[in-house]
Amino acid sequence: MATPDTPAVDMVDMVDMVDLDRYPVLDPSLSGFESVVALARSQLTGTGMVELPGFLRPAGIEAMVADADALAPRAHHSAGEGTAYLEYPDFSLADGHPRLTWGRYAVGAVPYDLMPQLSLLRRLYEWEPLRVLVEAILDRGSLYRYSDPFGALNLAVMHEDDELQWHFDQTDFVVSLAIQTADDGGYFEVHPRIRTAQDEHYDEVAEALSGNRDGVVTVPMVAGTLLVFEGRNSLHRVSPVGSGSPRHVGLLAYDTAPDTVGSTLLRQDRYGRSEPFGSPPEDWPVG
Ligand SMILES: O=C(O)CCC(=O)C(=O)O
Ligand SMILES: [Fe+2]
Repeated sequence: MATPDTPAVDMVDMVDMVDLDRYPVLDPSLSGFESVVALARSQLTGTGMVELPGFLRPAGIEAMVADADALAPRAHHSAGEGTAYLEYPDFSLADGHPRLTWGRYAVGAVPYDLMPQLSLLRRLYEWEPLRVLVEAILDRGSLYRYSDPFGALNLAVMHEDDELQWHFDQTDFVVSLAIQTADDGGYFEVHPRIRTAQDEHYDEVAEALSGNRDGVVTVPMVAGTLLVFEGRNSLHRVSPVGSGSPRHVGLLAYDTAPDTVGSTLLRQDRYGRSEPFGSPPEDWPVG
């Protein structure tokens, strides 16, 4: 909750929220920017994961927590069973094949079109220095914010018993911002690079799906951490959330091509509708 000491959201500036001493993102020509990018690129090459701890300052975290608390009631909750490959499976495959192995998901998501223009999470996503930083880290040429009116930016809201099954992403990378860890569970767990573009490694994936935790890395999603994650070949999940505070994570989407959008089916599944609302209000009505 916002306290009387918390400035009104429209008064909060990104330059006060982001730790610019540690992450000097305002000027890519500074050597400080270059060293952040160099370290991040070596992490990306190594494990496919870049952690930028303390990306938000404590005051920035506090303001972002209040913003997420205001957004969270708009989350659309969906639950069901999915495979690690997030697609309609080929039922002619043998029993026990990883592509026919199901896992439970139960997650809430606030889509981009429900975020007021003054939402801090929205403003951070639309803040050009952040896009430039992610573009520099990924080093894949121009990077565009995703054009999908739902999926460009999500607040993932996970309460008790929510979880996300082991899966591979269908995009090359995702950028997430840890806003609030759950009191219990809700860990981001990863089998880094368990498959490659050339080799599905079905035996290892089958083992992992049946509970083998060899090689699992648990990413400490401490509030204020920005994570750049290549999820296409790293099997990952969010473990079940226990009782207490919900888990709040911002999911910031980009693409190397402009104007890309998600499918109608995905919209319907994840957000419960396929037609976006028009321009969001500046802020939520008070009272
Ligand atoms: O909530 C997270 O930390 C990541 C979620 C995830 O893996 C996904 O949305 O594909
Ligand atoms: Fe994922």
